[in-house]
Amino acid sequence: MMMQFRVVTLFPEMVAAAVGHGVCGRALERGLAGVAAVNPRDFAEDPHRSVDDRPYGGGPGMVLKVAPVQKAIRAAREQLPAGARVVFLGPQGRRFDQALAREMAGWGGMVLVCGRYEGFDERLLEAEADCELSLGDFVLSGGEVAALAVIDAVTRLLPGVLGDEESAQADSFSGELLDHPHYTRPEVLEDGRGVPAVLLGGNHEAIRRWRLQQALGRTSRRRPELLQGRVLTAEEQQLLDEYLAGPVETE
Ligand code: 9D3
Repeated sequence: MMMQFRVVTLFPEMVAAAVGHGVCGRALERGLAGVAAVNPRDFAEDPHRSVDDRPYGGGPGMVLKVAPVQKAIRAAREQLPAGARVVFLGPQGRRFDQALAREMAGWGGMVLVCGRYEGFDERLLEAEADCELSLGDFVLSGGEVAALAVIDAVTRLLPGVLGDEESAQADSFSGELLDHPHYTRPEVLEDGRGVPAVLLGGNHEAIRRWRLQQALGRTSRRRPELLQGRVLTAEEQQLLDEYLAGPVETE
């Protein structure tokens, strides 16, 4: 199914510059997804084309005005199939994750609304938002980078976007464990550091076990919450115990 994204933003050049590359660029070229920006400034009707104003109650910064953003959202929505969703990007939103990306891949279309300055007039969210999303607990300057992250994460899940090998890999991992370490040539670097011997030996069963052990061990050490509620097989538990009995990595 074709996925249509519309990005409501005061910085349309940011969207154009980012989506032309890599997996997203290929999906657009092949007609599997469409992306276009809609600028609220084009819908501002006053002589200064203003899109923001001072906050009621006082305080620093500016707030995005309802009228120009609302008109931009409605114009964007008219370009999309019925049932498309309106997603605001903002620090108060629900945390975006892979499960939501998978759900969104079935939506057919979405309008991604990017904030700037202190944020949106609350009445805009009340009237137009189906949901509000955040990337996590850090401060961005606006929603554009977050909208691009959503577009990237969703586009790579669309049927036909990734090659068969990449899709199979994505399916088998699907966000459950952190990845194992990777190595490529040269076998020994200038500073003398080599590659784990098991990866050079050609014993595919030993390599599978080492990679699984690394994935389990790194997940347990770095992101223990990802293992909560996951039942380990006897083999996995033994590999993890062995890893945890070993030396503690730094960082
Ligand atoms: C420094 C201003 N902050 C005062 C408490 C509030 C604030 C307003 C607007 C903080 C960030 C922003 C702009 N951020 C986004 O639009 C945004 C965002 C983010 O900052 N972090 C994680 N995810 C997202 S999605 C959109």
